[in-house]
Amino acid sequence: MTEKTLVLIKPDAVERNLIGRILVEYERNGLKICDMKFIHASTELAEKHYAEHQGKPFFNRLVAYLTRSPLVALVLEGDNAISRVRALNGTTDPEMSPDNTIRALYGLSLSENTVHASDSKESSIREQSIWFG
Ligand code: 3AN
Repeated sequence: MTEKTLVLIKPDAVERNLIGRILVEYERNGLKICDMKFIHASTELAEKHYAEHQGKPFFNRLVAYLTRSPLVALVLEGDNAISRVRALNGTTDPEMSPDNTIRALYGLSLSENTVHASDSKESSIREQSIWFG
């Protein structure tokens, strides 16, 4: 089933010149980039994106991190794109992430874990609308 998923290449990755290396991982796995932009997210945008974490102890840190410098937002399309991109990204904690996943290769910490991808069809639709209108 062809799906679309929303991905962020987050500030820690852009700061370390990792955009190209991360895009290569998606493209060589057959995922198609169908929309993409470079954006310095506002606090309002970041709070919308992380709305489900509002009230958690790490919420403010998360918003500060996502807004501290530019990021790349993209929409990827492909067969079962949502679960495939989550698998390529790896687990939330880079230290626990399977070998060769993007977070194992490049993630710095639980907070600065380099990439985001939608976790369901509903969040994919919601997040595409947040980032691409
Ligand atoms: P994922 O991005 O793997 O789907 P979520 O949705 O559970 O993970 O969490 C969203 C973001 O919140 C994560 N990318 C991570 O940066 C941050 N996060 C999650 N849990 C923690 C935590 N316990 N401490 C600090 N940051 C966290």
